[in-house]
Amino acid sequence: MILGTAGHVDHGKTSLVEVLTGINTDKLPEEKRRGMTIEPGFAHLTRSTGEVVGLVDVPGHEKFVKSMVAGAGGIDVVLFVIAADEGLMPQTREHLAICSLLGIKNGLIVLTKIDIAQTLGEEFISLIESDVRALTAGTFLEKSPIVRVSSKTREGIPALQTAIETLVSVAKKGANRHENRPLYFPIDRAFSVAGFGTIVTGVLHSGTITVGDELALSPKTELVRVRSIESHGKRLNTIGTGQRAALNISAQALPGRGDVLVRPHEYAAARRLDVSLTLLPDAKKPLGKRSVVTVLMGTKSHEAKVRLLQPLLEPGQSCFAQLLFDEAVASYPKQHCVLRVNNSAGAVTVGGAEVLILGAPKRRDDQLLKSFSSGNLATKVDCLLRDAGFRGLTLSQVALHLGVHENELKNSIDEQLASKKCILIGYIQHLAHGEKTSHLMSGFHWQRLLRKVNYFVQQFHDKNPSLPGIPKEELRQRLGLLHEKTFNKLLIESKTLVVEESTVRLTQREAPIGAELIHAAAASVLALLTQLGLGPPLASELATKLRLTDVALGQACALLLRENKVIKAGDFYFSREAIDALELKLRSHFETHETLSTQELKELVQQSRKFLIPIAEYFDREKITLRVGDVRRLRNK
Ligand SMILES: Nc1nc2c(ncn2[C@@H]2O[C@H](COP(=O)(O)OP(=O)(O)O)[C@@H](O)[C@H]2O)c(=O)[nH]1
Ligand SMILES: [Mg+2]
Repeated sequence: MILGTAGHVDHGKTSLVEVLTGINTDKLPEEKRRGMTIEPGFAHLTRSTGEVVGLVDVPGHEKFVKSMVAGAGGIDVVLFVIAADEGLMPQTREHLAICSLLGIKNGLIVLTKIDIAQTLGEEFISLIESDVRALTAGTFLEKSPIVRVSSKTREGIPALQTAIETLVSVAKKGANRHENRPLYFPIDRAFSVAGFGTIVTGVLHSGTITVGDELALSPKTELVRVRSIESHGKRLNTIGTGQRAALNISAQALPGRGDVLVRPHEYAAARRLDVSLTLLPDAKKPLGKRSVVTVLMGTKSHEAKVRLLQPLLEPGQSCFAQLLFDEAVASYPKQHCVLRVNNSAGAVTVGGAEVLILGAPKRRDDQLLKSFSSGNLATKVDCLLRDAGFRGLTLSQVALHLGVHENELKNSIDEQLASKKCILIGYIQHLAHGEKTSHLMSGFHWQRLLRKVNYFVQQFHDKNPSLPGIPKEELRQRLGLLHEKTFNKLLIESKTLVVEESTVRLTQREAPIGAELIHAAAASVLALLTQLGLGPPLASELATKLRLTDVALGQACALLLRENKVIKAGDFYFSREAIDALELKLRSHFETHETLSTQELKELVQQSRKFLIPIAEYFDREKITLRVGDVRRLRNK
């Protein structure tokens, strides 16, 4: 739990901290007990519960901005100080804007030097209070109580202590929610003590640290072990979110200010971050679509390119943007950063950014970020999977990107799997902890992939009509060297593809048949039809009878029809030979008869009735006979 002071210079911040804690933060630190030093600007007070609450009070505007960002994840409550005899001043506004940018949620407004202001009259103090209310309207301080105090006479101090106690309890509930988040401990000081080892100090933004933990020192990947923890002069076994501590770690080399302690498998360093960017109302000019800024993040400052996802950002407005760093930075979702630009007067704070997605792809518009930032957990998962494309993500990667633990995602993922919004590709062993984690792909990309693979196979068939199909490995390469498991699942699940040995072909496409095979098939069809004369099997039965594939039979029959060796009548093929012989018999019948009845035809054909109608209709169609009522006559006698 950390409290911070904010407010204009000389408004009584340090005096107030001294009255509350007995510690003068302006004095140089004299404590060097066991080598663990607490930094200047840090004091602490003990709650009635015995819990120690840290208090940050740094002199000067520059240090204020830096220490606020350094503690941003951890600063739970701000004591917003305004001298009652002077009222609002430039830094009062600036500090309020910065606290808002940093996402600080709880605060108290403290009117100091009330002993002096009282000599100016109650009306004067009320006027200042109404100025304060006007300034804080719409900010996190809108509903905060205004507490009047004097650090000189101690008037109002007990009331302030009660107010702090109440607010700390409220803030603590919020802070507890962050204990489960991935660990993030930005180092603000590192030094070594002879015979003792390496000491690092900082505020724990999220997670918990316990003696014996093995952590990683980001952006390097060195693993370090926590040997001991000290917080506010006490040896502790564990610290939680918002606690300021000095850690004795086993490190090869001295870590730099700005390095971050993380848990190895919870950590995602990224060069590109999606952010929600806000420009301060009193920024001197709008921010261009492409700008260069300094980003204060944790205890480090980085140069970054800003790419706004809209043409321009006016002072006081917010928009989505991407920050591109020269090298990967250690960040976490929802981290608050401060943006500064350099001008002739030095570095000026112009705005802030809240991290949305780490390691995002380059974006052209803010569509996805809009749904991501306004959506529920399921929508956020969907957005991340969409970003990941055909690669997909493991469940632990999704969790990492959302800054939650895997088990918090279980319900949401199960629902999405059921509704096919996402697809389970398989399981992958986690590199860091060895447990299995599911490999997921967005349902949207899965459908795209199915269409794409079909298209490639079709294209291959078109270009290579004589080949049976595309070699499997060639197909996988065309799909951008798809993950082996994804590729195999795709082949299994696609209803339009068949894998034969090491080639893939479309289901509806049979292996192409050579001319020789077609001729052989045609010969066997013709032999059977000739043998059976006017009593052939149904056309649909020929393939099985002759053990030919449908395609081979189709091609053989087409050839025989072209060569006029068979005719098609109804559901049957007849050999030309049998039909010609029948035609001769018909003609000789008509030499002695005017008409031909069905019974007479049956006697000529010598086959069962099912063949008669197709045959009779064939002769009608060929304009040899003409049907008149129940009988047939010969045409062109
Ligand atoms: N009379 C009176 N003087 C105060 C009070 N608080 C601070 N001061 C004086 O105001 C000056 C600036 O105080 P300081 O705490 O250093 O302000 P800071 O710059 O905001 O930390 C010092 O001379 C203090 O003694 C107060 O409540 N009453
Ligand atoms: Mg001071």
